[in-house]
Amino acid sequence: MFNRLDSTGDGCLTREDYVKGATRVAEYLGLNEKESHRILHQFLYLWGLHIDNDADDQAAKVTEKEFMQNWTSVINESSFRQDLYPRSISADFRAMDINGDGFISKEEHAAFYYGIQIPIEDSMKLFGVLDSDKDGFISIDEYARGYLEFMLTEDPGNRFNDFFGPLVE
Ligand SMILES: [Ca+2]
Ligand SMILES: [Ca+2]
Repeated sequence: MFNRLDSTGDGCLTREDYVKGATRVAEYLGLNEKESHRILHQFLYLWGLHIDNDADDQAAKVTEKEFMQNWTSVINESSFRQDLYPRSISADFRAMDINGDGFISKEEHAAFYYGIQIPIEDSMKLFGVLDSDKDGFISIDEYARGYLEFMLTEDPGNRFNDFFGPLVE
């Protein structure tokens, strides 16, 4: 996910990369100004979580090593399940639920992948796995289940390993 978000390819994530991601999502779906603003807000909220700091800090930068260290230490904290895990899940979910109806549609999922520059085919594959009741939408429960399995597994054959696109470039 890190490399996908690093749109400038300088090895660091900045606020600008998240703004670009949100802009791409808005472009993909042809969103109006209000909807685009909402998506931008969700992306910047994610940025704040990822740097564990004030999302409005224009100068903030995080290297891949720091990004991974942040996540690893966060996941190993005892407060993870009670606090950050639900916050992070709902933040990701809201960034993908573009019209805010409480479900991720196929088109919304594809738009998010487009935003962070992951091939749409990968979105389609993962969508089928996450939509476990096969009603054509991902609910927050379905999303949370996939997310938890992705975060906590060390099994390389896990079916959720492509959660944010194939990890191998
Ligand atoms: Ca939706
Ligand atoms: Ca479903």
